[in-house]
Amino acid sequence: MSVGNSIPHDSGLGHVCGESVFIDDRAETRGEVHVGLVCSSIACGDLIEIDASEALRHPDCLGVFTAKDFVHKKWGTIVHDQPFLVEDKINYMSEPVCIVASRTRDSIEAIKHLVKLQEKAAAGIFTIQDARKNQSVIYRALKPFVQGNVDQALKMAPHKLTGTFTVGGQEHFYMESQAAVIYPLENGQLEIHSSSQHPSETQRTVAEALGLSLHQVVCVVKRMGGGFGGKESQAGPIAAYAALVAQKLKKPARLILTKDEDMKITGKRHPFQNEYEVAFDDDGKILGVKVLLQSDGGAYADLSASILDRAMFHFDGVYYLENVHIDAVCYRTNNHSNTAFRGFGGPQGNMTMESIIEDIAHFLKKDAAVVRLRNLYQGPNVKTPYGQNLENNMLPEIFRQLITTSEYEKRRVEIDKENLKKTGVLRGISITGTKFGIAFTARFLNQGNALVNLHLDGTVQVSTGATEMGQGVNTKIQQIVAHGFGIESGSVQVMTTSTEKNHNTSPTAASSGSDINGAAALKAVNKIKVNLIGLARKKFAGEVSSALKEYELEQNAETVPLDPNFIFQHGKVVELSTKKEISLKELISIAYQNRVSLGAYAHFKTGGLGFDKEKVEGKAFNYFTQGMAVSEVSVDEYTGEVKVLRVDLLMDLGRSINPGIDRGQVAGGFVQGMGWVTTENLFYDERRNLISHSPTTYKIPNIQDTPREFNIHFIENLNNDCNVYGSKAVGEPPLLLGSSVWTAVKHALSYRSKSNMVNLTSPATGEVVLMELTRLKRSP
Ligand code: MTE
Ligand code: QUE
Ligand code: MOS
Repeated sequence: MSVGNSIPHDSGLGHVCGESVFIDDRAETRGEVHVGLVCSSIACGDLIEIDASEALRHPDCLGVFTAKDFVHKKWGTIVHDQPFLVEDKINYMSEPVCIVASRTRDSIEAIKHLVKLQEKAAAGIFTIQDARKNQSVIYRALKPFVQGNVDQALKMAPHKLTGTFTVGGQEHFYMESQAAVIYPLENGQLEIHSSSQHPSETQRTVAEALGLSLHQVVCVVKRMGGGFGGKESQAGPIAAYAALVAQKLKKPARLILTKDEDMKITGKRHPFQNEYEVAFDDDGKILGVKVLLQSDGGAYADLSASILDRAMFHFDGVYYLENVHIDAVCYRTNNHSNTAFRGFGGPQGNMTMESIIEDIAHFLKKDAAVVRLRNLYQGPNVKTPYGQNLENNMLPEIFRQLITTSEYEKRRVEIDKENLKKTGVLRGISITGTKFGIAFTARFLNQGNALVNLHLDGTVQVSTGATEMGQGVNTKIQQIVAHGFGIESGSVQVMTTSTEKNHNTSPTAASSGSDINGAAALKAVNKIKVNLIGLARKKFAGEVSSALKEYELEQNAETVPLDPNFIFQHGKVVELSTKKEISLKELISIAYQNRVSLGAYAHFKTGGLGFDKEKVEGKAFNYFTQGMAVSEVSVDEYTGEVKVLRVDLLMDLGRSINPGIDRGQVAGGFVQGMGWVTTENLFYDERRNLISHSPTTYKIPNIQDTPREFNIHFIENLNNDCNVYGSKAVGEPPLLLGSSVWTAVKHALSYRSKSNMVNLTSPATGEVVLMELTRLKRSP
């Protein structure tokens, strides 16, 4: 059976052979125009004038377009506050100001340089502190999450710590930059090919920008060369720039950002500065914690509000907090507008508690794993700070198994001993965890639809709103559909995503792409099966013999449940009670001859959700994907260099649909998380020009940086009955476990400090580690 097998990724071969088609692999069509963006060279101030006269004299220049050319001037997912192009106010460095159209790609740069911008700089806000001082706010939590009585706990507690947890942003570093090709069709219609996680929003953004109706715009997404959240909202304006040129010049238009442009223009993960007070007893049990989460939203709102919410939802991490107060605010600054990034604020919340626990352990001179166990969510039905019960709590079992299989205790003792020797290398070890809430916290997004076509040879084409960005959603949907029909996975083809086939789709995000679209596809499959079963029942009962008569199905596939007396397997349909069987292909042929539908459309919504932000109650998440990791690092005391020696990772993924793909997601997510907290650092010069804007200056993990020993295991859990085939979402959760590398560094540094708290910021780059080591050694 297909579900549960590690069949290869449906594009695996294409990727390694170079045959997979990304946006810029599309063949150039006749008359195609190349599009470029001219961007601001100040971070804050006024745009006085655009002088395009020289550019327009360039022989390859076909036009220069400005904000005036857009019908609607602004875009945005939640609020429309971000200008497509600067009108008068410049709000961040490298903000798009105008669009150039060129006959050839080679001339784009030359034409761009001929456009002269007159700008007048003003003082901007670039830090969370400055924004706070100026009360420059994008969004404030509607209401804090409160349980128990924190003030009381803080007053009475034997021990108290206060501090600030500081964590940096992160560049998505997808392999394929933001890209779009637009084909103008008849009657003003446009066909958009976009590298987008959110085709429906790209369709809407383009339509609004150009004053078109939604039925005039189709957005097609074959695949992305990585998205990681960066192509959820931000693919929209990119498509709109190219679409404007296509519409104005009535020619196909192509916009492909260079890596440098992409890194400078587009938003990144939100940096956070979280201020906390925590009270605890001699055993390390947390008696109360109060936190203010503060994020840098950048110049515009984008998805910052939902990201801040998710940070609040994940502050508790895997720890039960009896007395807790979580408040949050997102500031407006003159930085690039920050956006979704794998984890969606969750990592920034989750890691704060892990850092606090590391501090408590150091303060009490205890093993941090002991303190963690002391505070871990225990029992099957414990309450989170936002009032939702944690059902099917796997955390204690994951903790127990992982501590054993990773030989944590033995290694910890050894590290204690080793670090007494002055070798110049410190070692540290740490376990961290996550319970990642699966569902969009905006309830309306938890829906999807699917179209399934069963063809006469018994093969199937399926279309959903899910977009493939490498995560394997197509392969999982392929398996779900094949399993439903009881056929080989090779007989199912997942078709290109298009708003023409699937409408009003949600972004492929919140890790719920295969949950929602897989469930919708299965629903559509089941509708077809209801018809086929009805037919088989009649056929087996011999109800029709005359060639002139037709089997007629009086049932409605929408409402009839699947009859468990019929099973689809090995390409056959079997009636269990009579053991009669028929090949699926023959049944399909009979269905066609008898005019029975072999295609179905289905809509799915995740049931039971409904979180009330004003009352802080209700069900925010469908379920939690849970996992933990133990990381061991070495820190070179002379250079500050961190090496990840060993990682043991244990995840609860329910009944995995494809364990091979899930393993890839876990390894990739972990390493991406690890990069965020160790080497990936965004540097800006004094003008706020991003100077780490290419692979030479922005350090993502390479193969040498990955854990020397990397053990990934899944824990058995057959109980997740609220998701398709008992599976659990995998995309984002493992990223949060990368924090164990950072806490392990913090643990290593604690050996150089007797009484001082280790004051480590994230990312723990070589220089950050070295400076903290120096500080600790100076004042022991
Ligand atoms: N894996 C790959 N290879 N490329 C990606 O861009 N994006 C991640 C994750 N894994 C991503 C990835 C993010 S941010 C999300 S939300 C999920 O995949 C989305 O896909 P899913 O919902 O189908 O898991
Ligand atoms: C996780 C997510 C998203 C989210 C909430 C999550 C997300 C997203 C939105 C969102 C919210 C409000 C809107 C909207 C989208 O919320 O990706 O259009 O009006 O887009 O918990 O990943
Ligand atoms: Mo993922 S950040 O939800 O696209």
